[in-house]
Amino acid sequence: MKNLTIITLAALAMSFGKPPKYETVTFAVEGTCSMCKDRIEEALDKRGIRKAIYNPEEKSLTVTYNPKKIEEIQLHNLVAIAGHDTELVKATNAAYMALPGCCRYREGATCDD
Ligand SMILES: [Cu+2]
Repeated sequence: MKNLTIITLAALAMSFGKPPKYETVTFAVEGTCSMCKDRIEEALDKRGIRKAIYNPEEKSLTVTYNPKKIEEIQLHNLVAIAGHDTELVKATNAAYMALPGCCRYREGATCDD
């Protein structure tokens, strides 16, 4: 773990001054509708995140972020805290149950847009 940190820091140090400083990742996120889209995108309205676009049809989230300011796993955590499972981090039951009924993707719910 310590070695990993050193490697990460070295990688960051080497990337200083080299544009582009933002990275874009796409990963799977569970969700059903435009309300989910708003909720997920709002959850990622944080320092270090430039842009977040969720596609409910494809259940994919694309995030442009600054890896010097926020780690990729944090993107998953923020989405999970908002109640949505990602391919790496599952939302807690409490976070999931806080969603409106029509957004409860685990029960196959769908919202009318
Ligand atoms: Cu929804």
